[in-house]
Amino acid sequence: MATASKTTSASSKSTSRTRSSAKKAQPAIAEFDKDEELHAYREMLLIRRFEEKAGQLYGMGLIGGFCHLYIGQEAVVVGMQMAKKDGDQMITGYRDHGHMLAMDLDPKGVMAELTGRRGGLSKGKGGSMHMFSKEKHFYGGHGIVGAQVSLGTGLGFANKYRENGNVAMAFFGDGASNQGQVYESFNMAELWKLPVVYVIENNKYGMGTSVARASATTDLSQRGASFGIPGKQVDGMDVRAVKAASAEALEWCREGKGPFILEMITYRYRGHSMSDPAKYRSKDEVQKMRTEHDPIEQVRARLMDKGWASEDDLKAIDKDVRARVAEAAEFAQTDPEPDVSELYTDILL
Ligand SMILES: Cc1ncc(C[n+]2csc(CCOP(=O)(O)OP(=O)(O)O)c2C)c(N)n1
Ligand SMILES: [Mg+2]
Repeated sequence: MATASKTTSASSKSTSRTRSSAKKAQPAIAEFDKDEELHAYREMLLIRRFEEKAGQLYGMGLIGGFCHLYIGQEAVVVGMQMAKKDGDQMITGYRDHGHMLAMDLDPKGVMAELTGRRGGLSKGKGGSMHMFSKEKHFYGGHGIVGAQVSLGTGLGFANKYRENGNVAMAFFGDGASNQGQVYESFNMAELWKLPVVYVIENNKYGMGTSVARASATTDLSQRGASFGIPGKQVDGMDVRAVKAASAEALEWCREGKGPFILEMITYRYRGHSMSDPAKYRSKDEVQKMRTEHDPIEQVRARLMDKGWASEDDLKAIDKDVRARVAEAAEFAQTDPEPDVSELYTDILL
């Protein structure tokens, strides 16, 4: 007990220093080189095109249950993917297709899971919100808001226990950030110095409620302050800013200093789920984000400005990406449904 409180107070001194300097210092954006820009462009475009196709298949009645699209938020997972090391884990909520693609999961397996087919990542039995791949270090896919925060803390505990040098990245939303289990997790993670980056994807809404209407304090990066966890607000629409902040947070965790909070300021263009008429915000608000802050358009403009890619080069990338997505969609419609006997497998009794 005495040791624990000593460690905690020592850490809170050092972390509060880091926290204030992290908040004040707005470092110049770390520029990307040509390869990084092209990589970010391709990866974000894959997520965008995949999600557009998923939306179409949903509209055609081919996807049952819920389907939450990630369009607009692509820079968050791609920037983090560019900073992480092999072995680092990701865990998230139900808005999870982009995270899976960023973790290098086959688009065919993701799309076939959405349509409930045999070749889906959960054998067609999990659907949009429940997919996993231990091999690729992706731990779901969770429909219970906030559940992934405590589970992600457990991943961090396992990393520390096994001394494997890996970091768990637990993603959750602005809405989830008001949940009790989030703070129980923060406390334990800081007390035991667990390697967890908590990534709050603040897309401004939890279903139809804006963050300002639901949260007593809206600087979510400071939600770990009472535990001594450093936090940083990041422009989540700029993949370069995301990568730089992620690298810093991951390094902090890898050095054994405990958890780190990144609040990604982002925006979802589509409704909460496919069944959301989105009457709680104006079309102008969405349009302004799309035209002024779109994460993919930002990279595209830089590539063109710097002469690193021509219109034709970018069209060729888009064609390639569309072909991969079309192949996934074709597979998701032709692969057979699971055998009836699968009803009795993968069940906890
Ligand atoms: C424990 C629990 N409470 C409520 C819900 C219903 N619900 C699903 S999503 C959601 C909003 C969460 O918003 P946020 O955390 O901001 O994530 P976003 O959907 O914006 O990505 C709610 C309340 C749920 N699935 N689980
Ligand atoms: Mg939200």
